[in-house]
Amino acid sequence: LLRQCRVPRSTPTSGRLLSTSASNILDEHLLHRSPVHTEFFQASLPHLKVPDLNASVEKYLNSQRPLLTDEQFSATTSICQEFLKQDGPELQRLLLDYDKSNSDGNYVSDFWFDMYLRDRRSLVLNHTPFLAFSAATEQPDPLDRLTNMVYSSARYQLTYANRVLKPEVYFLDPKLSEEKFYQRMKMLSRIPGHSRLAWAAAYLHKAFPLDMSQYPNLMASTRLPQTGRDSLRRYPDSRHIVLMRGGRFYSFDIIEPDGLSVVPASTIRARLSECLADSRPAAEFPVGVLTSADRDVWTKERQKLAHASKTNSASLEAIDSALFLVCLDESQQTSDSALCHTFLHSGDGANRWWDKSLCLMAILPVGEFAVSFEHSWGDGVAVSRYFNEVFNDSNRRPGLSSGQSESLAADPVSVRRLEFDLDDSLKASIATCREQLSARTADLDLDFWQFDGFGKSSAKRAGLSPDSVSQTAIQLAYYWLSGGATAPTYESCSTAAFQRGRTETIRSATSATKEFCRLAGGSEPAPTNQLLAALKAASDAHSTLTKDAAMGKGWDRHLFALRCMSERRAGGAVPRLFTDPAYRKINEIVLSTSTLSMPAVKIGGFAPVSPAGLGVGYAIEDSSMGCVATAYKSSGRSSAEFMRCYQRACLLLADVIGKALDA
Ligand code: BUJ
Repeated sequence: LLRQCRVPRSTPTSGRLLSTSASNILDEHLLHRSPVHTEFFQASLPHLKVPDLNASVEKYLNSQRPLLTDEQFSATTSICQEFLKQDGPELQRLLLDYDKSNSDGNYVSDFWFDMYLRDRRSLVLNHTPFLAFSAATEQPDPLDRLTNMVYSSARYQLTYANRVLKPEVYFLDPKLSEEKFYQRMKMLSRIPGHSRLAWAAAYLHKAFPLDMSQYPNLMASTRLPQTGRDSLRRYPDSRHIVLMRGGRFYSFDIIEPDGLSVVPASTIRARLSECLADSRPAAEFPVGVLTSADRDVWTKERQKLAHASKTNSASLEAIDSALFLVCLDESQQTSDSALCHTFLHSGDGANRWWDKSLCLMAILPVGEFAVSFEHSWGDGVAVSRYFNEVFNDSNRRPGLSSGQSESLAADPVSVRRLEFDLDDSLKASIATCREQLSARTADLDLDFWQFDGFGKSSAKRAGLSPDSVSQTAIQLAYYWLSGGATAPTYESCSTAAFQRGRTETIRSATSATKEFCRLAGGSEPAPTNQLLAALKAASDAHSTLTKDAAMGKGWDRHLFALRCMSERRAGGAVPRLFTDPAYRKINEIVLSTSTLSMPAVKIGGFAPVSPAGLGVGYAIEDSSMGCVATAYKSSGRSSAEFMRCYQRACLLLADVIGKALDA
């Protein structure tokens, strides 16, 4: 059963485009040429080990402590003790056996894919996040910038598909030059058996290669709705993109038929212009909104759509197999929160195809650009690699040289309009989905704030972890917002250091942050020296949790996998630990947080993961901090109120840290 749940493996797939050799491709069609092939480290990456059962239960109890009363905590402790004596050891053994028989090196990855693909809820707001691009170094015409981004994306695909995209490596030693590192790795590549040694050789240089198993699904891939459990499908031969505007679809090639070169940027621009020149009004029944429905509903509607006509099945095939989607939105609004709303959900969802693995969005009237991604296939680490490559390449080596845009010939024949034949039943479904999505998105409250008075450098100088300080600010904000409560908190942490690594949770509401909030959050905050000591304790506790999570030693994924084993165990009852109200409560995430600090990112965000929760995307730069908060109005929460508390918390922390640095 478990084997059936697997998604396709990530080894480079055969296919016309992929089987070309990079040596036949001119440099101008590639981002770069890696000295070692893209999967050089992949086979040697460490396997994620099943953590020790006692250690995970102890960590779980530590995370429960700040959320429970003494009485509740004592009940949960007894349940944990019972688990350690009864079901725990058997489930742990089953998990270890499963891990041993599973040669893929990651005991939780299949379950995690399954969690995403079995979720029947709409992808919109529940899963799909966005990341918006910073301004370009020069300010080109928005259509030129879009052309350059599409062109650089095609270069990315040729570079990846031909295995010359540099492996993703996290360098810890600032003195190590990348060039020297790769020279050495290239020497290693001549030694027989190097694929087993590659990771260890990098480790000796304090360089940590990261998992690249998600990369094949970034482009030329889609999620497909299916009853009960969706699937992921790849199209390694793909050379075209699909553009959406006003809910209508257009398709054109961005890689030449030889699979060796990118279509000239001037031609891509002409093809984009051709789509923009379509003077028809926006689609009355935009088919894309169906992809925002409950997955079982969409499965049925998609079947109807596909069977209704050959035109429909051809259009579906063109969308599914596209390298990526380009969505052009029309908004004239320039406020940060308006941008976030458009990029996160596009209002009525008429101009999106939520199943597509990667979507490049552009609001041409205001010159803003972003990507969103369907989350089941991959995480922020893989997407941010593409994001950075495209941002840098389109800035430094734009496909379109200046002045080129004026002399373009129109290229109508290469742009295919994708049409759909809709009967009354499909039209009615589209109208219903559109209404439902509009109601859901209208319920989303969103606020953005940027603070220039504090950043990474002050935190570091005070001996504090910048991320821990940000998380403490979020805790203090919530303490004020809720009148003194501590909430189940989720901070996403990548486990890409491991083969097929996805994420682990940092439970950043700790007893130490609770104590800090108690000291700082009252009407009379404690003296600065006490606050500093409490902040240091909170930072240290959070840093330990972060290291544990990144090393695959958090409790969340371990208990999640044990729960999956218990559900699959023949005849076994679900252990009390998983039915304990405290377990349910800690998994109803109120503060869902994620951070990404990169110069290429202007802003980014996601919606809350539970109806009464908050979504908190934040970044901490050298001397500034930024945050995007989301909440559902119907839950009575307000993102603006959270943000006011967060601002107050940041000011208080900046003050405490400033005093420490002055002393
Ligand atoms: O944890 C997981 O498994 C995946 C998480 C799920 N969740 C979002 C619910 C936490 N997914 C991610 O973390 C990916 C999120 C990608 C978007 C991150 C946005 C953070 C940047 C915000 C920048 C804010 C403003 C900057 C201003 C200078």
